[in-house]
Amino acid sequence: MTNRTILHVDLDAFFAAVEQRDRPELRGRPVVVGGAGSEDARGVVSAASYEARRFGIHSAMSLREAYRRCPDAVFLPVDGRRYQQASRDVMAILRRFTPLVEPISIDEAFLDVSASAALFGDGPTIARRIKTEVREEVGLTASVGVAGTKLVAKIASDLRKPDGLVVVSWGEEAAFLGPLPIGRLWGVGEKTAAALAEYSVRTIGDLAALPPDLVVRRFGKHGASLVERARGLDPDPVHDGDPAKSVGHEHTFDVDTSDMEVIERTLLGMAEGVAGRLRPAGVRAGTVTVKIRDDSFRTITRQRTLTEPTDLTDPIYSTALALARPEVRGMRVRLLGVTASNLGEREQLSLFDATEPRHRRAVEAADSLRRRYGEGTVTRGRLLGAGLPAPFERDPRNPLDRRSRGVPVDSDEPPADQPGRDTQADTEVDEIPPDEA
Ligand code: TTP
Ligand code: MG
Ligand code: MG
Repeated sequence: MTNRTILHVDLDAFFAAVEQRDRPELRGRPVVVGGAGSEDARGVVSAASYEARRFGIHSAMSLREAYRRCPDAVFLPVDGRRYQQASRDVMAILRRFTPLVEPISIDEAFLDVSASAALFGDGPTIARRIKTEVREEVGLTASVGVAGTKLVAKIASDLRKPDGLVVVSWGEEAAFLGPLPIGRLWGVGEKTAAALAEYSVRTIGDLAALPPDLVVRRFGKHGASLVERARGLDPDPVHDGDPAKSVGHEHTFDVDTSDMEVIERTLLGMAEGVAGRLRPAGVRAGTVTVKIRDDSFRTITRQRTLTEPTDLTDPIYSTALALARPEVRGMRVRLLGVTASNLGEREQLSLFDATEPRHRRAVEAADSLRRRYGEGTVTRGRLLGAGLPAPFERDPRNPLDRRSRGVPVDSDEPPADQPGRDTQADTEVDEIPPDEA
């Protein structure tokens, strides 16, 4: 394989930085963005400015705890619209340097700039230009990692935050990773780290030095890829944005769970997130898939075709639940995912519109509130205080989420239950998600 040059760009304290940009009096002060602001006792921290982090405040901490740690901090509600706009502005800058841009969340993306050198310079040069243009044009600072693989670039961008630039030369990957704590390796969550500690693995280098056989014996097939990653190898290319074929959300539990109430609530939250992305895009999904991973990393997916395509939470949720329920019995669930696929344009006019217009109007009204005031403004009673992570992010990589608003409003009847066909045989995958670092 030829050497590639990959950048990972991640904005610093993103939501908080947008607030500080727009209100200069907040610069240099501890700023905490989360929930509905200071009155929201049950919310969690979405973002903390670096000034606030000195008090030990970080994302996913309860707002109550953040307040306890720094009562003088400025607490602000999430204003999703402005963050979405800033995200789009930054992604547009990244696309100046290569079409190979893969956004992986609202504030970060991979770029493959291997073919951009003649036009724009080498990796570090492009990284510096990106940082300058983001600062001057969007008013935010970004940290950038430059390396030959996505894995190493992502770890590098995180290493000197905020406003960092870390370059790892070809061939230096293993030496760069070696001294870092094992938890920084993509795919190593708390559990894997604890299991590796039994083998005295504390750093990525310790893992790289283990005989692969031993790791495979203990961790199964993905043990081999763990060792490869510890050595800096990661064959995954940068994917640019194909037209969306599906929308999905996944959630990894902090602690594996077999609590049916928690499982149902999580599925409901994800169904809501998925439906909330289908509607503004003006499409409906014909197929619902659930993904379930247990505590031994066995992953199964179950899929069902709906009798009628939908963009509403209820049928997505009830289908996901019907698929998941028999599978999770007695299982310690590590990860759940809900995906809607088989997407089609919403028909402009349905003959049966009149059946349940009130429900759709309520849904559309909630959507418009969310658009105006940010995700999480309107939440089902059941999800409140459920300890779920902050509102599901849209994925700017997914072209669905970029589609315009103002789609003609039509109406449909939310089918209470969806008897459907199960269309896909079980798949069993042995893998570690790249989302656990
Ligand atoms: P991150 O890039 O993980 O964090 P950050 O940009 O705030 O800080 P830094 O990268 O400098 O460490 O997440 C980007 C945004 O996503 C963050 O500003 C707010 C949102 N977010 C949440 O809403 N909840 C979360 O738990 C996390 C981690 C992020
Ligand atoms: Mg960030
Ligand atoms: Mg990020």
